[in-house]
Amino acid sequence: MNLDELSRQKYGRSLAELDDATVYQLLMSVVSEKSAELPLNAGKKRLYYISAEFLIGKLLTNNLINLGLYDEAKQQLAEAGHDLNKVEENEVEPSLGNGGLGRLAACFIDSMATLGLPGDGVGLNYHFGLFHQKFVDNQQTTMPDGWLDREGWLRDENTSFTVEFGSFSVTSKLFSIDVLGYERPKKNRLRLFDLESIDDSLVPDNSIGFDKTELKKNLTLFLYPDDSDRNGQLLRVYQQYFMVSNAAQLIVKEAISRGCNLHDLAEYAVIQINDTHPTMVIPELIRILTEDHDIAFDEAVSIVRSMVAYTNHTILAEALEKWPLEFLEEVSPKIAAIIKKLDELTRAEFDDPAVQIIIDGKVHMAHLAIHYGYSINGVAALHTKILEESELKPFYDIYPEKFSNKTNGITFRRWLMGCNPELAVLLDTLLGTEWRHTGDVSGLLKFADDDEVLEQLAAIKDDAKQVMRDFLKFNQGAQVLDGSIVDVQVKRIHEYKRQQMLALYLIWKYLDIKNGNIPERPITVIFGGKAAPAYVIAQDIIHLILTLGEWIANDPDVAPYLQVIMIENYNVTAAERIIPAADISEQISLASKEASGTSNMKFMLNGAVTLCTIDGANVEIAELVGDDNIYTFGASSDEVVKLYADGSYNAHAYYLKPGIKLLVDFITNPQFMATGNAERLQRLHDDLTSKDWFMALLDLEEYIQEKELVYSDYEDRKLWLKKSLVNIAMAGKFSSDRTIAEYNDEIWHLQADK
Ligand code: Z2T
Repeated sequence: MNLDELSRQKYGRSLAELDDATVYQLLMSVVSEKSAELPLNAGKKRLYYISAEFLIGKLLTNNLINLGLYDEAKQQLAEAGHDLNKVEENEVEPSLGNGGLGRLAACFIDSMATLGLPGDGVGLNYHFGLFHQKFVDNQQTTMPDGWLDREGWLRDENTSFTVEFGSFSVTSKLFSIDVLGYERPKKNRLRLFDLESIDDSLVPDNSIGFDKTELKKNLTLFLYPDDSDRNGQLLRVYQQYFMVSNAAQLIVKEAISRGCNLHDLAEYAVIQINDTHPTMVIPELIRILTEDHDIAFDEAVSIVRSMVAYTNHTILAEALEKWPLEFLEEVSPKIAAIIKKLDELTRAEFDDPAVQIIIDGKVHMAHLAIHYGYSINGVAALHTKILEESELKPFYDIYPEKFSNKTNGITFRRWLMGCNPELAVLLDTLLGTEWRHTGDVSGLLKFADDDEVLEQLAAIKDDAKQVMRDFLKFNQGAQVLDGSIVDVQVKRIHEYKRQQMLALYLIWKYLDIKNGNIPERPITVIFGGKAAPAYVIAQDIIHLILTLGEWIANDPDVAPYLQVIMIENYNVTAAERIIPAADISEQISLASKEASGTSNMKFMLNGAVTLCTIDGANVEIAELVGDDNIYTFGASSDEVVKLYADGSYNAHAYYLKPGIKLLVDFITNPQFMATGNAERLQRLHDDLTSKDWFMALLDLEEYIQEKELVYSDYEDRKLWLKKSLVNIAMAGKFSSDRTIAEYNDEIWHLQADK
């Protein structure tokens, strides 16, 4: 590849003369042409990973890495005076996911392609995706994210299906994006269904409101549109059925084209459903087999039962989908009828009311997936244990053989080679390049006492901090304090993740500095994350963080030592710039509530030290690195489960502790409140003092102590660098290649292509 030559051919100018936007166009066409030539991974049996979300991030760097062109491209760009990071600013990030679940799907399709497994992602092409977050008056506002305007990776597959709803039908249109494996000669695809009759003009320029009843025109406009009213919820069920009907038709069509007679469909296709959002694929496949292909109902049920596997991603009750039967009857009477039949079958077999599919007129999607699929898995060891022993115990008692754990993982291409190339090169120098294929970086451990290596790690962290500074400056004009320790909590805003607890720590630290206790070095605390538009308390938490950040910045006694930055519109691109720069990874969910977490793995791999509760995959991180290399605090999962069970957590009693009251009441201190929105701050204060459903006050004192210990340990440079090194070295387990190999060995049983 000679980019200068290509530039002259295509634009009649040298590479050095191109602006970054044109360099981006050039690189993109090179990558697209190469990837278009690659054949698909083939095999009798294919996997379909159906997911409402694929948070794939920008693709240029990733695809250059996977095609083995990254080093060349970077060098040629540098010689012509271009910086790949700057060039990449011209790429728009597809807005097709909320958070962990969607990003996991993206890591998984990357790993499937890397392992040569024949399998595709299947989802929807939301025109405005998830909203774009903007801060106005220290509050979140939401704008449509018109990412499709400039997206260039989508290919029209010239394929359509008809999807029949209760009172009308629509035509779909299939797009795809190539999914390349790491240095692999074959590829897979992400297949995104769209609506032929979609109408972008329903969405105004400056708001995410739209007519929710115009189903023929709006079905693929947004990801998870606000579901706080009836129309919104109904729309979501329509979206789900649209997604799975297309997926099922595609699966059947492709199996037939490979020689399947449909009685043997399970030998040709296996479906992984990413949480319950695609569960209706079960009745939809049964419908297609019985209605269109004359297969008897019982046989259709047993075929489908042997090909659908379900992953659970949460135990939060409010996130477990239960749809009123009447919704399903409106969306698709045929599907509702099949679900009723399936419900009758399970009713005849099991007496326990807790395991029925339809309970009080609502369809429990997880129950449907467990009875009529062959596999259910949790996403971290602790999470799976909680599913088996409590949340889904009645199901585990019936089907112990269906349950398994598949601890989540992350792709090292994006989360190490792409976002932290200097660290990747250091690993090459110390370990050779094998780790790039195996994910095994444990060889680094033998350098734990090598001063030279530790100093190299320190220099890499400093460089990453500079990249982060440039990003924050560019993104929102924020100026990071010089030489500060970087302490990060980035994830969706949710009470169970307890951003409010870190905010209370910041109040403590602010007051401590006001009292004359000056920190050894400046501290930069970085938040990032979106809040669901209908989730009021989450918006209040954002407001507290932003107001606090401004308050501290305006106090000359404190501003030189403590700083709070909230990243606007946190997304994959921001994560790639922030995570490599972090010293401290905040994973402070209420124990039992975070199913796994995946940013915890990304931080660890990039040398941050974790400050955490014993929750989700933090448990496995702690086991790997040992007590000396992680900071843990807080009530255990068992203790929390008990507190909920006997209802004995008393937020008000914790609030009344003098040390805590001072911090919580700061939120409604009249001077502070006058700088923000009194209603929001008052509501948050009242919630914490009377409800505190996710028990931030329970763990607050221990959290403050542990954080102080972390900051003081940071000052022992050698000790800290060693912790950082051990974290990197032990992160190999969290390669999504390992996770996907487990899915394949234990659930999918696909043959890898050559
Ligand atoms: C989500 O991102 C997650 C769970 C959900 O449950 C929904 C969404 Cl959008 C329905 C997250 C979990 O919260 C997180 O712990 C986990 O690491 C991630 O899924 C991937 O499994």
